[in-house]
Amino acid sequence: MIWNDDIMKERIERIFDCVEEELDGIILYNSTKPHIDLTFYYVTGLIEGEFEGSAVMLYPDNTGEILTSRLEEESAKKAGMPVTAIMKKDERESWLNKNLDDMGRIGVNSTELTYYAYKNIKKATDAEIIDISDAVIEARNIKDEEELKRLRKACDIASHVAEDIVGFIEPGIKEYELAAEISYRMKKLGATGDAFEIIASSGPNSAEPHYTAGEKELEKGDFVVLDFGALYKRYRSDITRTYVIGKATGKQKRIYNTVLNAQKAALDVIKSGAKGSDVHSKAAQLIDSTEFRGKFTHGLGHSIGLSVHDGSGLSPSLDITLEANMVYTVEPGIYIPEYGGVRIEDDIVVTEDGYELLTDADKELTEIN
Ligand SMILES: [Mn+2]
Repeated sequence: MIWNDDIMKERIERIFDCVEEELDGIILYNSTKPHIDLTFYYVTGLIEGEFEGSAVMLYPDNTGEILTSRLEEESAKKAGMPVTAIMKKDERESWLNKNLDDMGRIGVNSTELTYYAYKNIKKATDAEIIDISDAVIEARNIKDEEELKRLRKACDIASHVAEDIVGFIEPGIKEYELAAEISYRMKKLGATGDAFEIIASSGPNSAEPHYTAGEKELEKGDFVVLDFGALYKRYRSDITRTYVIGKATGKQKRIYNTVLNAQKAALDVIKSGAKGSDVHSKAAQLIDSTEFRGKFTHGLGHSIGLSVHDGSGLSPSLDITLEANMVYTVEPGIYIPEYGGVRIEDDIVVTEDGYELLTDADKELTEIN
């Protein structure tokens, strides 16, 4: 067993608690990668395994049972739940029939369920199908101690690399070399992978928030934006640091310091009870009070956990009241097309009277000569 039953039962209970309807059960049903519901890992606690075509049934008494292939039977057993391991497609049908047939109301996580899996569920039962995707986001938004432990480690790895990579950056290296080096260094520190595709953008490319990494060589005068995170035991960190190659110009310093101040203004108002949209506004207002008005073009942050965008966010369009043990990124930016951009991003845990900073890499303006 990977960890004690209590944590797992609490997670299952939290999902049921967040659903308004009385359910007879919940089924989380994976298809092939990338259509895997990470909630499967949330309720089983499993770390290793792909679990394509696998499913987990959850019951209102906070127990569960897993359907998987023979290939991953041993991995699945580590969850400490009953496991049915199958070889053939018709065995999956009979498992679904056996478990779903006499149910009146079944919850599914619609945002992660493929239409194919949905059809298989419908074939097995006449039960009413209830979409519980909002409840899943709500339940997963508050992290327990085991999740925080993994997130802290993922953040430590990323922070370490964000400081350490400065020694590697120099004019002439290509963006993709920088991305590869970051990935390698995180894995050397125990990361099981990249949390998401690494962004290593330089010069004008840094004005595109979701640029990845291209063939451009770093040049004197460039902003270099590095946005990356570590995957650790299925949990993800997300950090961004921006550096200047050579001496920063006056304009570069003004952009950088405005973003840094915007982040500070937002962090200052984070605590349990604060509105996520207000936290966003603090940063946005600060930027909009400068010559860079209108250049902050995205939400301030997103929740992270099993997924890099875990479903919630600090944004004007989401009605979120912060609670202790929610984990968010705080990442204001200024983007000037054809010139460049700056983003500074940290991960925090909300506490009763403030926040705990998870990514503690230095963020004073660093000029690389
Ligand atoms: Mn982010």
